[in-house]
Amino acid sequence: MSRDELISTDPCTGEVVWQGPAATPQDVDAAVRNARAAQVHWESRPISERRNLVQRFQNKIRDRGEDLARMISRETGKPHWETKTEVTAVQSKIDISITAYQERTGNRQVQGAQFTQALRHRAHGVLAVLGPYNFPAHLPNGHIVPALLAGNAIVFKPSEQAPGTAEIMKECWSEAGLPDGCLQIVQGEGGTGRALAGHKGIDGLLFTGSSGTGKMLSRQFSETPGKILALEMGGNNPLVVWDVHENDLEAAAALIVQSAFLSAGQRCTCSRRLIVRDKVHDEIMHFMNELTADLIVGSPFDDPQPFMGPVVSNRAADQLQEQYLNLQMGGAKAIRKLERPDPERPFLTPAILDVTAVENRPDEEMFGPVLQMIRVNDFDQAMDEANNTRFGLSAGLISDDPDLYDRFRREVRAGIVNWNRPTNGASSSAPFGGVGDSGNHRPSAYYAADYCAYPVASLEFEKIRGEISMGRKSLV
Ligand code: UN1
Repeated sequence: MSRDELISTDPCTGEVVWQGPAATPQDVDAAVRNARAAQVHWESRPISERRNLVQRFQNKIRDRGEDLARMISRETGKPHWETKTEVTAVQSKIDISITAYQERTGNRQVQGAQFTQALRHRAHGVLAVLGPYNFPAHLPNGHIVPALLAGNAIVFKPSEQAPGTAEIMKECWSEAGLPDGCLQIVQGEGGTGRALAGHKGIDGLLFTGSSGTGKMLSRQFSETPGKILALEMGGNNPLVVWDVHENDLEAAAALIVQSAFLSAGQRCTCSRRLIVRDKVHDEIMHFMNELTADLIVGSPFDDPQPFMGPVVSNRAADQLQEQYLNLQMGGAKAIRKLERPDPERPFLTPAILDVTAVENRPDEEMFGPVLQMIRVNDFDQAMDEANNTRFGLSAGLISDDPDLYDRFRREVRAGIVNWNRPTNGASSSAPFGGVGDSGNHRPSAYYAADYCAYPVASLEFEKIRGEISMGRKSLV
């Protein structure tokens, strides 16, 4: 059977970065079967052996770090300084995952009135991982490492924009000695993802991506409630600016710029809506304008290094421009325009739109460098605006007042709440994930341990059988 070709291209130059066959449904089927065959043996190995292997993988990532960072930069357009930090995050996630696994699992006993039960952790079996393009190494790794530690086997479908990154990760696993079959990669686009998600042989799926795809998966998995489905999706994240000391205005503006535009706004945790108190509006906007005008947008290996690269593809840039135009048609006023100097390439300049007067603002994630600004004059209104979304990933408050933060933290609906820090750059050690249309789980290392292994209580059958045979106990 002929295979479609999968090609990833450099968003800055259009050059082909990686090219290879896309997996057919038959390939997906074979990958799931191989994973199933390998999993039983993998789970039977002592945890010390699985941990050592994961640590060898960590060493390989360190040795291949520069190759990996360069590949991520070429496939996604992210600046080289940033992809080097992604490689570091991959390594530190491994340490965190090992600690988390050891702390959260292990053999325990519970003593009931009638009998004692032993609790043992077991792997789920074969887990599918669907990865995103914005952190094509770090985020899938955050699912894969805890899952392998717990004795699962993985079938991983990377983002079609970053197949080369996944192949380097796979080589590192093979060189570390991961037994054949335990990690299968199926390359491809949506069709490959659908074949994997719908495959009867998987025991669950760990997804990072858009809420549209996540909802589709959710509908699909409603037919098989026994399978786990962990969803980490988007956000329409609010950042409220309330009281800022005049000496701190410039620092606050820098924090907001980072919060909105890091990774060209392509982090699920980037601030999308800046909710500003009238009283500080003019000063904050003055500094933000100055800072944003100075941001360097460029290619990953430029010298000096750019603050941000392009968005991932021309298609992504087209879509963002369209969302931006729709807001303008609805009455949004540009404080800084979204510009695309070369229509053939996806470089966009950071934009700030005043959407205060826009009625029925679309509650969509704008996955790029566009910040919507809303002016308010009292804090109740700020809270209403912050919660005026179906999403709930990350939220932030800039204020010197601890009591106000206390209220914000309690009333805002978001999985991650920040105080005087950006909404992005969430810690890898803390629970990470959202509520509402942002997700249903906490896919950080600590919480991953829960979905990668589950306790099985083994009843003391011998004792019960003995009691039944003597006719002294009934099971009800
Ligand atoms: C971000 O907030 O910039 O390990 C993404 C994790 C998180 C990802 C954070 N640190 O899952």
